[in-house]
Parts: sequence; structure tokens; C-alpha cells
Amino acid sequence: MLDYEALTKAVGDLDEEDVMSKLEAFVAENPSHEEAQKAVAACQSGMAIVGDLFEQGEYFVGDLIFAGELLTNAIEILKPVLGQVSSEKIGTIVLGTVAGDLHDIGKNIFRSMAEAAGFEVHDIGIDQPAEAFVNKVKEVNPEIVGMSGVLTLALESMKDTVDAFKAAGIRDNIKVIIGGNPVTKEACEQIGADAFTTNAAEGVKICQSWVQ
Ligand code: B12
Repeated sequence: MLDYEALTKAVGDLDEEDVMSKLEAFVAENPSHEEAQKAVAACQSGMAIVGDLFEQGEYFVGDLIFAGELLTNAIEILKPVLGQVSSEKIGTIVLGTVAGDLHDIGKNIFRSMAEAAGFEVHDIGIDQPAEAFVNKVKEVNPEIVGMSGVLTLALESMKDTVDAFKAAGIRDNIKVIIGGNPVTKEACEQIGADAFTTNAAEGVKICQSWVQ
């Protein structure tokens, strides 16, 4: 049995060896999807600790970089139990991290889970301006656009992107979901998105409800 709190602490401590050995033992036990999602949530809480220690001046940018690599490797171990790419296609999502923001771990987790649920995901990458989202939407005609961002400034870029959809006359053709640490109900309303979440699994459920 995985001790989720101990996993959160190990991520917060940036104890890579402990994180990897815990996750390898966990995956070897063939956990359920729900348990794997709980492990992701535990890692996410560990990253919040890293962020807090960075703000308090105990960790530095080098530690953030290390934390990013650590979590990317951790998610690689979890991928097989988070679900494989489904062969049945239930919908299309254009996904990206918005302009000014280089964080992509949360986006990548959402992509993996959405693909496992049967979505075809067009991931346009990090630091993507509004026009890049607009162009991709025009090209692949998705039902859904997912925008990711963890910096406070990402909220502004998300609003710019929704405004660009309106200006291009394509806002009514798509549902927009935003995700990442700073998104809230209020931010969602201001941005003009249809839904928000700080949990990838919940995000996938919302997207599934839109294509049913
Ligand atoms: C790792 C990290 C980095 C790494 C990122 C590596 C990478 N490849 O992503 C690096 C080193 C690059 C980095 C750089 C910086 N960072 Co940084 N970083 C973090 C840290 C510690 C973890 C982020 C993370 O991966 N979290 C874990 C993931 C799993 O969580 P998540 O993103 O929220 O994603 C989940 C959900 O939100 C959801 N989700 C996410 N996206 C989407 C999208 C959709 C559509 C859906 C449905 C769901 C969804 O699903 C995920 C799983 O459930 C955070 C701390 C924190 N509290 O987040 C700081 C943090 C975000 N960083 C911060 C800062 C200040 C910076 C720098 C400015 C530092 C510097 N001085 O250079 C730069 C900025 C670079 C830039 N322009 O973007 C601040 C931001 C402050 C602010 N309010 O804006 C934070 C909050 C740290 C802090 N407390 O001060 N960082």
C-alpha cells in the first residue's frame, strides 16, 4: 500500500530516490486508476510544498528545475497505470500552456489522462500565444480547448486567448476548460471559460460530459 502522505513529503523534500522507489513498488502492485490518480494528487501536493519553500527562500530556481525533472520522471513511472492511449476516439482537444508560461507538467498529466479516456489531443506546447490556439482550432476543429497555466500572469493570457476566439468568430464552436494552480471560479468567469479545475482527473470528467 502506498503511503500518500509519505509520498507528498518525499516530493517536498526533493528526495528523488525515495520518490522513485515508492512509485516503483506502487506500480508493481498493479493499482487501480483511482489509486494512480491519488498518487498524482499526492505528488501535486508535494510540488506545492516545493513552491512554498521557494517563496520562503529555502529553495532556489535550481531546486524548481530539479523538482520539475523529478515530477516528470515520477509521472513516467505512473503512466502505465494512469491508462494507455485508448483506440476508441470520443472527441478532440486542442491543448497548450498559454503565453508567458513555461510550466508543462500539469498539462502533460492532463494530456495523458485525456488520451487514455479516448480523446485525440493536439498539444501545441508551452508559452503559446492566442493566435497559435486560434490557428490550431481552425485547423483541427476540436470540440474542446484546454488551456494550462501556473503563473498568475497566465490568467491574463487565458483571457486574451478567449477574446481571440471571439474575435475570430469561433468561440461558440468550442468548450473551453482552464487548468493549473491559480485558476478559480472567479478567474474562470472573468476569462470567459466554460470550466476550470486544478485536478486533471476532474478535468477529463468535465470533457467527457461535454462530448456525451
Ligand atoms: C516545477 C516548477 C517550475 C519548473 C517547471 C518545469 C516544467 N517542465 O513544468 C521551472 C523550473 C521551469 C519553473 C520556472 C519558474 N517558476 Co515555477 N514552479 C514549479 C512548481 C514547484 C511546481 C509546478 C508543478 O509542476 N506542479 C505540479 C502539477 C502537477 O500541478 P499543476 O500544474 O497545477 O497541474 C495539475 C492541475 O492544475 C491540472 N491541470 C494543469 N493544467 C491543466 C490544463 C487543463 C486543460 C486541465 C483540465 C487541467 C490541468 O492537472 C494537473 C494534475 O492534476 C510550482 C509550485 C506550485 N505550487 O505549483 C512553481 C511556481 C508555479 N513557479 C513559480 C515561479 C515564480 C517560477 C519562475 C518565475 C522562477 C524564476 N525566478 O525563474 C519561473 C517562471 C518560468 C515561466 N515563465 O514560466 C511560482 C509562480 C508564482 C506566481 N504566482 O506566478 C510558483 C507557484 C512557486 C512559488 N510558490 O513561488 N517552475
